[in-house]
Amino acid sequence: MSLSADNLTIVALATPPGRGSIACVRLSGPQAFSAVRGLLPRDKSAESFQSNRVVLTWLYSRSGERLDQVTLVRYQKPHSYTGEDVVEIFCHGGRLIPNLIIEQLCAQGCRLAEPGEFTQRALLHGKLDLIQAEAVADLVEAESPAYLHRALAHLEGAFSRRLGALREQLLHACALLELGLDFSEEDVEFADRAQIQRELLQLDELIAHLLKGFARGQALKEGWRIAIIGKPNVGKSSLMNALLKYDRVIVSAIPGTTRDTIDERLFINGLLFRLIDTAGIREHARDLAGEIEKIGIERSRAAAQNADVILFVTDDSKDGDEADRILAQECLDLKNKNGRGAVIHTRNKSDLPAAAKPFLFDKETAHAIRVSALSGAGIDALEHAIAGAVMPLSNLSGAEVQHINLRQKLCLEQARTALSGALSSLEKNLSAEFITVDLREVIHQLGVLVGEVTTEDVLGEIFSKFCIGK
Ligand SMILES: Nc1nc2c(ncn2[C@@H]2O[C@H](COP(=O)(O)OP(=O)(O)OP(=O)(O)O)[C@@H](O)[C@H]2O)c(=O)[nH]1
Ligand SMILES: [Mg+2]
Repeated sequence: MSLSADNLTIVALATPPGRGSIACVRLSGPQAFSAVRGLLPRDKSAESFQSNRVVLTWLYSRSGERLDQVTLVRYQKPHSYTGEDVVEIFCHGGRLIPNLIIEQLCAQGCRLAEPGEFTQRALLHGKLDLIQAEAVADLVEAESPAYLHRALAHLEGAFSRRLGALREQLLHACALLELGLDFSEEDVEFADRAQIQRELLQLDELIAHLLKGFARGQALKEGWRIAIIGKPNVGKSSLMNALLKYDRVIVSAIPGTTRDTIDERLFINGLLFRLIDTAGIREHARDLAGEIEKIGIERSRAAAQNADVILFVTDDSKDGDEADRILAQECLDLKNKNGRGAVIHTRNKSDLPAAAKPFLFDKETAHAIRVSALSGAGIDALEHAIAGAVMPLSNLSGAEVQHINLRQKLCLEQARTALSGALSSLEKNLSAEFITVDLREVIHQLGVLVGEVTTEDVLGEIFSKFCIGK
């Protein structure tokens, strides 16, 4: 693995720039202590600047001017975040003081850190693996408690340990198969092929399970998508506002008010959702208010297609008609086609006298909730139903599912392809070398996943998304 070429001490502001009560300037590298010592008062003895102690002190520029009164913490290698000597300086915030301190440290031979360079050094010194390093970035980005929970689990290392155990198992199987090759003339087999096949099948199942964590990881990060679908004027936008608890979108008695899809973040029971209001879907060209509405309707359909939950809205004060039926069927077909998600029939306008024949699904087909977007009646029950609908998606049964990112997904997919190659060679009872070639590829991909094998490009891509000072 090749990381930044130099071994200089790096320095950066670890807190957001700008006004704030405290800022943290962080240094890591062989000169971290000596560079800071250069700013300490002359009478400050070396002993007062001990590891893992908080020290209150003034800092001075090289020309002897006061910079700030700060607290310092010194971490001696390897007992630090990066595995190098580290100092964290807590100074007063604002634009000027942290910059002056950083400038003085650079004058002592430090250089400014690149984004994510502290974590990159931690990776280099084996303090973290790549999955944990990615979890660090996820922690900073987390917006929902559920997402944070997963990122913390990755940071703790549970996922890495699991992958490590898998690799061990594979290496063992490979070693036995390869040992057999060395003695192939004597026709001895060290590996129990039936046993290896069982193990590989288990592994395949596990990788399939891990891959399921991708959709969920995305959902945790960006929110489960809820599309509000229905004919014009049934109260979709009113429902959006009722769920958001403020007037986000325009509501009017004119059918075709909403032309474009509009999405907004929403939290229910600590889960993040993206609530998407859509243009009412109607088919008859003579009703359409032209090209814009047509595009709007296409977008409504796209939103329904990508949704984890569809709120299919009808107006309960009006008799159901053919358009309701066609649209309802469309929503159900989408759910079946995707093989996931849920349709919740939201019977709106419950405050008005109910129609004689409102649109109803067959019993069991879709969960139905009566609500009034106007009065707020039934909105709690609707929220409950929405959270319930994603529960099976977010708590996949069986072993705990880890959320995984795109890079991790691609590694796992490649590992799975190689694994199925190995399995098919086993089934055909081919010679061991055909099997080990694929097994080595699986092992390689698991190594890439945790960062044991990696390239500069991959690291650059990952760390460029980090903040400076992280
Ligand atoms: N009485 C009553 N009226 C409602 C309710 N929900 C919506 N409305 C009214 O129904 C009309 C249409 O509401 P919207 O929320 O704009 O309906 P929409 O489905 O978004 O309509 P489009 O954007 O045109 O597709 C407005 O006059 C609302 O005030 C409700 O629960 N009760
Ligand atoms: Mg609307």
